[in-house]
Amino acid sequence: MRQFTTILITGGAGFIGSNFIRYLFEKTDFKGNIVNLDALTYAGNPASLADIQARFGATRYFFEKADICDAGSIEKVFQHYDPDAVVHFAAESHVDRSILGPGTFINTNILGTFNLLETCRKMWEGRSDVLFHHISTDEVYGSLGESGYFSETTAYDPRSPYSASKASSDHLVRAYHHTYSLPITLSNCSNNYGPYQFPEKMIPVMILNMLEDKPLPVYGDGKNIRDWLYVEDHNSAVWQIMCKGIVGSSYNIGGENEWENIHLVNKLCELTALQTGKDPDRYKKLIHYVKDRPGHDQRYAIDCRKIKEELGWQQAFSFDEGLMHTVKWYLSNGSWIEGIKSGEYRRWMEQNYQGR
Ligand code: NAD
Ligand code: TDX
Repeated sequence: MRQFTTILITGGAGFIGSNFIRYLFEKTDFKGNIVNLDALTYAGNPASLADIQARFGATRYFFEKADICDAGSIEKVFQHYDPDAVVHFAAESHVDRSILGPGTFINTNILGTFNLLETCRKMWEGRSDVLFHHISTDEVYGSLGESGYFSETTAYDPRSPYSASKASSDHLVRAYHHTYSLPITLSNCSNNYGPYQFPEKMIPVMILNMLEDKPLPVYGDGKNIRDWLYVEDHNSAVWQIMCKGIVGSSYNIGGENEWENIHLVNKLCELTALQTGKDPDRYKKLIHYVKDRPGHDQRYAIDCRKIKEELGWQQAFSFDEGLMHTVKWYLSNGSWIEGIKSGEYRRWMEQNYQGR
């Protein structure tokens, strides 16, 4: 079992990163320090970690506002904290945004990852007691038809600017291992859901629109399929890879839980109605088919036998349990939601859904 003293987490103010930091403090025996390096873009929200800041701030938890596109700032953070692990979550993460404006995806996801790798190469030269864990996505593998699964050996075939930029970052990470012997591990995960997800992604968009009696925008024919995983299950997998994974290896992580979008939206209507006491049909009537996402990948499905067999990881949350927890969380965290539904969010929703 590898052990770490100081873990530098990039993108720790975002959805999965903030859940990972909470997971490390609350659900693991990790006793060291955590440095959260985040540029606080529209998707980064320090309020997601207010409780952690209050409990561990300045003793074991440190926040550094920095952009991974700025190599100088990353180096300063490295010099100051001397981390022995990096977990790289920071990214532009929303496919629709990558279609409207790919430039920031190229900068953050490719150049930002390159800057981090360069810093690690310099600062960790000759060390084997360190680890760079790269967080990636199943979208790098492209789109599936009715059958088949993505495994670790599936050829890359990204089809959106987002997935192409993530694929590029994955290649860079592996290249640094092969060329410079940088100790790396890598994971490619399916769609996450859970608390603190920014309401541009499908599940929070649907829950929050129901609460405001707004249309539920289903892209195309609603038959695209995603494999959903509760965010804590993703994070437990990442932690197991960091502790026990084979250096240089990639691991696929998935929910083994495929849903057609339209079926999932109907299920969300029922779960939300159970919580609000309203008639589910009232929400189902809000379902509104809109113009499809250009290049919309049809189906993602993960074969995660490798991480199960090699590391003994498995999902702990059933979909019903995770979804119900998520619905309840959005219903009872109004101030977090109000905080992010600021001008930028409103502008995005207006721009994205114009003409759909
Ligand atoms: P998110 O958009 O919620 O959060 C991204 C975080 O990165 C934010 O806190 C943001 O401020 C920060 N960030 C963005 N650009 C930055 C920069 N230039 N410098 C420093 N920080 C910056 O994303 P998420 O959904 O939490 O995804 C996290 C990671 O997991 C990403 O790498 C994503 O590709 C990957 N992933 C996400 C999913 C999913 O379903 N959300 C699934 C598989 C993999
Ligand atoms: O309003 C919507 N209506 C709709 O039908 C939105 C936002 C989405 N959709 C559809 C598109 C997808 O088929 O729902 C599905 C899920 O969409 P997103 O939540 O945008 O996720 P996706 O595009 O599948 O990508 C997500 O999973 C992989 C994350 O955003 C990525 O960061 C991750 O890599």
